[in-house]
Amino acid sequence: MKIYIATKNKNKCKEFQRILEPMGFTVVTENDLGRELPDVEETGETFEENALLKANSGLKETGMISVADDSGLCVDYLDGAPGLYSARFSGEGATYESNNLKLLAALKDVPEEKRTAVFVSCIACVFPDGRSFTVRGECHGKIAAEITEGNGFGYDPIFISPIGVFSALSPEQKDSISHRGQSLRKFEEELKKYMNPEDGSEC
Ligand code: ITT
Repeated sequence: MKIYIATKNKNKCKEFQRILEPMGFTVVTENDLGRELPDVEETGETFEENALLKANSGLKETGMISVADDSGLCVDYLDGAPGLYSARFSGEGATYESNNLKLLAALKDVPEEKRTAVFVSCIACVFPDGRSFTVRGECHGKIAAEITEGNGFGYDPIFISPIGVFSALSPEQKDSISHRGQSLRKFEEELKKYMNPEDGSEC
């Protein structure tokens, strides 16, 4: 079964592919369409609302079952910031590096026990017949005092998960514990309810 992954983020695409392809899905990305889809304005007030906005835009553009993730890092000491604004935390033209440096600066001299944070991933799936569902995954951890170069993207170099800094983990290790690994596994379970067990088609 074909699924359109409605994201502009190539790293998220890879994480979706790593989990969805072994499940038997044919993952379609913007790259496969050979045309650029419009940017979606993330005007929702929750991760779920933004994920639905992105998935619905994907469905409108492609006509395929579409799935999208809205995610972010919520830091307790900063009352949940950057949260919904994680991608653009350091303003216009934000890069992963400028976001990480801004967050490290905001937590300068904050002791380890007060550096708690949670990564959130909400996945929305929408169907051409109007049905939809959302699932959420969370990974609790702490913000490091410095950057650890390595794998991954975004805030991975400064997020200490229960099994180590995300950027120091292999992709498989990250999937085993990350917010998106968890939301994707919930997504798999939920999606099965919408599929015909005999031939894997939509039902
Ligand atoms: P799309 O909206 O096109 O999917 P995006 O990168 O703009 O791509 P979001 O709006 O959901 O996605 O922003 C999420 C931001 O949160 C992302 O840019 C990263 O900075 C951060 N983030 C999300 N998941 C992450 C992860 O697994 N590791 C590190 N940072 C992550």
